[in-house]
Amino acid sequence: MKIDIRLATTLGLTTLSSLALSQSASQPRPNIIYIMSDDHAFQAISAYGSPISKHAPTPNIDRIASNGMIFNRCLVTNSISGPCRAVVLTGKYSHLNGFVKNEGQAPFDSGQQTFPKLLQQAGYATAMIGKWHLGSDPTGFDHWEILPGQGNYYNPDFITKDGRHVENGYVTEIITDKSIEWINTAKNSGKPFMLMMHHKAPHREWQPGPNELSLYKDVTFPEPATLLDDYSNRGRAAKEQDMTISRTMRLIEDLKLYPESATTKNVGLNRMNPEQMAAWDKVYDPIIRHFYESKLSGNDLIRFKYQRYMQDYLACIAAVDKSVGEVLDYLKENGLEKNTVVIYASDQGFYLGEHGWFDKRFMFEESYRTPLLIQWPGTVKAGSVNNDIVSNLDFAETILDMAKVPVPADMQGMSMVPVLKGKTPSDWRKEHYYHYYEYPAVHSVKRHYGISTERYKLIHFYYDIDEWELYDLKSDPEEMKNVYNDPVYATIKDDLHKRLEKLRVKYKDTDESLKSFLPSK
Ligand SMILES: [Ca+2]
Repeated sequence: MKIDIRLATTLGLTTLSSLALSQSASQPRPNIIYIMSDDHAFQAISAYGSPISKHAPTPNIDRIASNGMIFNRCLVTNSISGPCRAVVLTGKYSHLNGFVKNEGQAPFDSGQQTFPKLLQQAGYATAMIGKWHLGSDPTGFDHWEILPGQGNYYNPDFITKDGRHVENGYVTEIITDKSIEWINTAKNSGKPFMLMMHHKAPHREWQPGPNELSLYKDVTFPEPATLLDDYSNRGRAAKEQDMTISRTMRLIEDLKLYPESATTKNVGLNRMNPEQMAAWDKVYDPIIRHFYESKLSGNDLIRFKYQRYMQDYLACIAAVDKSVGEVLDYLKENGLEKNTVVIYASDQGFYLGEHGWFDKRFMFEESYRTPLLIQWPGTVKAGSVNNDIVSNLDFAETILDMAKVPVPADMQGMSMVPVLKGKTPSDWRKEHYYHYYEYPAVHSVKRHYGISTERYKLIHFYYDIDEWELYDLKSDPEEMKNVYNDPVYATIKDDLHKRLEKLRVKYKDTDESLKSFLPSK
């Protein structure tokens, strides 16, 4: 709204300031598109510059970094799908939002306060499309269309208010089309909009789409230095997990290496139609033949499995990257780019062979960190890089603040809006609290909580174990050596113990709370 100076002079100063106020209040609130993939490691985004991503670039996700800000240390509070999603929605730690793990868990209490509900109440058009994974139906959305549980890659089922139906095609492309279709309607609603667009990809079992089937089949990816980790210098937790490429990753279901003689060729791929199956076989049959002829064993087999894993995982990501490009193009072509915030994140990080692992759960960097890139033209300086400790705990507050909606006092994160403006407050967090609960369970990662600072990490593994681990990320960025009992670190250890206890009090995650989530033995 432009103020007519002559009119303003006539009306007088008081009215002028109220006009200025109403002008500021009537600045359009930004549209917000929150794109979240599932298990997308930062190592697999080329804007983060890892060796793997040089062979499998993500030019469209990288566009968000060039247009806005890339975060080098966005940490999750509990590295597993459903709990991360619940933290994002509520801005509260798992023990307070009640959704602490994926398995053996009551559905998410959808009656509680979430940021989409608050946005909806504040006049935003809201939608949730894609992977939800919280057991209960979404609330706070004008429109929602979700995958059941983990969802399927090919011809997936979707659940809406009206029930369950099949959609033909590849899940990443379907979610993209549905999202753009919704934005196309929402942009004419007279309201600002907020979309949560949640990809299933690149979750296990990593089935590439029809357009990416052969993309990386002949590419050899660089191996992480710790692929053949023997877990020496660490405690039982690293030794007793069940998420190794060597032992846990399955040849048939995970790597799709069906023996030619197998009558179970369709196991895991049984949603494909004959045409999709034929296209798949054309690419995978020669790989399968070659594998069984090679008779690999030992470290050669681990190395082969790692390559197959990367080829499929990164091909799934290529479709996600294309999807991000389509959304960005759509915004540009429809004049929405300037007033739309685009956030790209994963639900958590993931191991791409580091420590010989796949999967997540541990408070070690690869799964503790999640990629985060945000563009907000006019507010976030293009090409900026942030090294502050931010968290998925902050997402709800940040999005509310972007939308100028008051942040409820019981949310536990911090609005990143000042950080996005390049003005990190002096009292921004210097340490981050983590708590993982899903044990005993698949992958056997023991329960643990801990504190991380910029340089150090103190972790307590508990339940059927009582072990402390301390890592110095500066001297040991790959977290290969627990220095908890090294006298050199005695003072640092004491300091971290004190700070950890303070954080547990601050976030209301005391021993009492911890015990309430223990399984009955
Ligand atoms: Ca996940």
